[in-house]
Amino acid sequence: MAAISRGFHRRREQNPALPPGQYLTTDFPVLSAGPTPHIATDEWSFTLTTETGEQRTWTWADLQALPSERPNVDIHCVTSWSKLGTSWRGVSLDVLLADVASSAPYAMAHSYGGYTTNVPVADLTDGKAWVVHEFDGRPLAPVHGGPARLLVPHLYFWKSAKWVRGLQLLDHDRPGFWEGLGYHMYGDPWKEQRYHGQ
Ligand SMILES: Nc1nc2c(c(=O)[nH]1)N[C@H]1C(S)=C(S)[C@@H](COP(=O)(O)O)O[C@H]1N2
Ligand SMILES: [Mo]
Repeated sequence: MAAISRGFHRRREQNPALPPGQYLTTDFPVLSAGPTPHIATDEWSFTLTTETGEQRTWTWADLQALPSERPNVDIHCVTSWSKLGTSWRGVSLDVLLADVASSAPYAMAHSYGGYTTNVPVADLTDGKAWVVHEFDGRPLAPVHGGPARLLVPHLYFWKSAKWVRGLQLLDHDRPGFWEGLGYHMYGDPWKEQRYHGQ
């Protein structure tokens, strides 16, 4: 009996889609550092600010008019849950970043409500990140970041800023909300970069 349990345990831990120290969940936990802001789509906008201060803003209608993609990705929260095969719809950051002249290597995502998180620009381009507004074929629920959130699934999920309202391009890396409280500046789940210094 004990041998069988251990066998099951070992097989589960060996799921190649599961980064080290993570367990699988099929529900969708909500993790928010504060209250859920309720932003109507006609009030929502997304502003890209370059390192020289140039700005480009998209309204909700502008975002909807752009070509969208349907990423199907695994997500990994630093609190140890992973959810495999989540399906989203949104606009690739490649599309949004194509509109601005910038050579900045870093970005800070800003959210309605004040949350921030830093991500290198190289981790937002080449099909690695989206501004998503649908989950599982439905408008993204406010608790999960609706009307729109950042989705950067190859990094721990705290990098996927909910209620995103803009991206600030930066010459130098700066800590966002959780990074300033001791979380890792980069946050690669495959290297277990949970906390500063790991
Ligand atoms: N604006 C904002 N974005 C956020 C957070 C937050 O508190 N505020 N929490 C982060 C963390 S720690 C995680 S794990 C995910 C949780 O997303 P979910 O609530 O949709 O599961 O959102 C990330 N994005
Ligand atoms: Mo998280």
